[in-house]
Amino acid sequence: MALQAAALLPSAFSISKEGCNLLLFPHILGKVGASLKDSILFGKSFSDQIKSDFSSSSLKIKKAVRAQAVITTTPSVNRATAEGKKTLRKGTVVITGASSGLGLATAKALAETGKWHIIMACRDFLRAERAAKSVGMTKENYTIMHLDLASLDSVRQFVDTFKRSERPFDVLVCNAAVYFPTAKEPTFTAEGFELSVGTNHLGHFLLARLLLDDMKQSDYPSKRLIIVGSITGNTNTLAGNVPPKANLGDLRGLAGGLNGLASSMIDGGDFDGAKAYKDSKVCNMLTMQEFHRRYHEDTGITFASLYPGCIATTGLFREHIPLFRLLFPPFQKFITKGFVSEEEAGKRLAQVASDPSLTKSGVYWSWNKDSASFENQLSQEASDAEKARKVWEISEKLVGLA
Ligand code: NDP
Ligand code: PMR
Repeated sequence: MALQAAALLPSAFSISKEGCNLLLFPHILGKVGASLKDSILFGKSFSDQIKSDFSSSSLKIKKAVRAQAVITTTPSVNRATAEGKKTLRKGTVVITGASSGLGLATAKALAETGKWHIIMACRDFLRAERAAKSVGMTKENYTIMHLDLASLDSVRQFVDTFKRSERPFDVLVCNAAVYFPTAKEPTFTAEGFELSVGTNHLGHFLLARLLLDDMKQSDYPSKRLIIVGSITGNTNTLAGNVPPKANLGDLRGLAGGLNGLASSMIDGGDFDGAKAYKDSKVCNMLTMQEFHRRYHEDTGITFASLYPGCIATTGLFREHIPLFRLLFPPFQKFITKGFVSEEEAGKRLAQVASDPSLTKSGVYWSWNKDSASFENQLSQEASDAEKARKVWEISEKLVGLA
């Protein structure tokens, strides 16, 4: 599945608002095409080449925008003060995968405002507790609740426990994800779905659907459901054209249950871990838009997605080969200039979750070189309304909602 450099370059120049104002020399793409072997880029055959490419290419930078949560607060419920002004209780935000990387940085950024109580929805309690402590979060600002997105029973259990807690529920951030770029064979969730789509998409789909009513009932001024997307799921970008490219095809694999009997891939093809991740991100972005179409007008909930930048240091790449993990951060810092720190990315996601200026629904946010957030364009597939409807309908059958 070679990258077609000639076909790719014009699109890279014309579209890429978020990733690169680029001067990525064509020869790199040619070489990338020739030597990229499916998902295991930077692997053995590719490593020598990328080292030499590092020194001979450049891209211009995109910088971050500062995130600010500016909602005022007092504990407990919304109420009128003596002056007659309305003050707000702390918002409650559930963040999945808050035990590391982007989720942790977002939890920290929101906790620091003092205006949010963060429910860290994590599969490993101890890891989450250590993570919260490591970034200086204080007890009164967070609660850890167990959630394993790779088990629909666990998702349901989480929702039951949350409902029983009788906390208000204002914002859900679907952030957790897994990525298996070097896997030769698929692995599966408790219910037998391929693990990356099962976790990143189906687990979050069920969670968001089950929590929607609680969010509807919230009296918080800005209720939001944020689903983290990515540039690599968008084939209208250079990054999205690095093979294997996202492609949901006619959804026959998804309809077949992703259980590996017919296929473990959404498009019904052979297993490819990197593609499965990118496909899952397309599902995330389609799901956000379908939520918007179905519920925004009636509920006032803001549904949004984002590409937070390339946070090349996170645990997302833990399954990648060591050489990739070594070279990826400098590649993103110095070559693509798409790199952002975990802290900066956390501020971006915190902004999308809480900033009063980002209440628009149905939007995919990115950040430009002037440090400003902007509504970015999704690829054709990631904005295909008909596909979004089908993904929704098949997904609700798979998770037992229909
Ligand atoms: P990390 O690996 O650091 O964080 C992923 C989190 O998801 C971890 O906290 C992990 O928990 C959690 N998680 C994984 N599986 C499950 C599960 N079954 N149940 C519950 N939680 C689970 O990666 P990032 O911070 O980079 O990724 C966060 C989001 O950002 C993802 O949606 C990713 O797609 C997106 N993203 C990342 C980019 C990047 O460059 N890194 C770029 C664009 C988007 P544990 O700590 O237990 O492993
Ligand atoms: Mg990519 C031109 C800009 C750009 C950006 C912004 C990213 C982001 N990447 C870019 C370009 C390239 N990448 C090029 C030219 C190559 C070939 C050398 C390349 C390769 C590459 C690999 C092998 N990139 C990767 C990988 C991964 O394994 C990462 C991935 O796809 O994870 C799913 C990845 C990423 N590049 C990004 C971003 C944000 C990622 C990772 C995470 C994600 O999308 O969630």
